[in-house]
Amino acid sequence: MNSGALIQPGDPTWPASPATGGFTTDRDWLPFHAAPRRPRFALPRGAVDAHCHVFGPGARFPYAAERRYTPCDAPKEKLFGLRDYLGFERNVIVQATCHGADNAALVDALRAAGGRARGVATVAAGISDRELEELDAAGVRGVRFNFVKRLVDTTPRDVLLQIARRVEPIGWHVVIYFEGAELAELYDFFAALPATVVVDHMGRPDVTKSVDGPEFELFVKLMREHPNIWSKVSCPDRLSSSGPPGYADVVPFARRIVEIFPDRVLWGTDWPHPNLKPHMPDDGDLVDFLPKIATTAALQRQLLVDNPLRLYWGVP
Ligand code: 0GY
Repeated sequence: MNSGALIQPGDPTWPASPATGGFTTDRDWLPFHAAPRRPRFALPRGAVDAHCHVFGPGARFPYAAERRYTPCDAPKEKLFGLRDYLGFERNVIVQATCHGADNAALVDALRAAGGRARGVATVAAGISDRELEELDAAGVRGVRFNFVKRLVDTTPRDVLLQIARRVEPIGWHVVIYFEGAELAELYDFFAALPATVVVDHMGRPDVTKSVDGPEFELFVKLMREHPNIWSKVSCPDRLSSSGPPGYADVVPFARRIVEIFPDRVLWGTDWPHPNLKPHMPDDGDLVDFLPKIATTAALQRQLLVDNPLRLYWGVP
């Protein structure tokens, strides 16, 4: 994709448009920020936005029949425009549930990125070796298992384990998404996963509870006892009760994880921020959250450059 095809904040076509292709965006859907500001924090060279999505456009990449929400279109041209605007160099694009196990929009974005994006796909148990090879060639490096009940139907654990065993030999990892309150019940299953495991958004802790309390302590224990488990310290906007622009109540949680496990953390914007209520974050505020949770240049480099390059681009 040449840079002329990118759409950045400030461009008249940047603001979100409703889903195309005969789909109707949910009435209460909050579109991504129409005019995010440039961050004050200068991202280190080579920084990776390691959690973001593409939605459609629906006319080209139809939303899945089994989806639980219909978003605004959020095409790759805008994702890559935002990447440059905020100062990132690369993206890790995570398949969103509104596209089910049809990874076509993800693969299209990966192929257009000229090596500057990697992907996390959703796959069904029956996927063939050939299809896995094609996804790998496009830049997919992981599969996502979603346990958030408002987003997906439950997939039996033996099926998930079967998928994890298929992808481990090709060097992929497993991304898991769950609510903090569910961790106790899921703990043994996560601990038994064979591959590298990446937890989305610190396992969605309840940040109104203590950072040293039993719920978050269980998450710290999971990471401490299992060196194959990583965490994204992303989505203060999803977790916060105190709210924007500082998301102060999330800082101790994310900072604790960054400081205990500096070589197993990742961060991403989560653009275009599906299902957020009641506010839509300014992506500039999200980037400015980073120096509060990674407080030295060395930690920032690990979080934003070294760790994602190692996991997704194989850079030692
Ligand atoms: C996120 C969070 C959410 C949605 C999805 O795949 C998805 O639909 O991940 C959510 O609603 O919490 O990480 O984007």
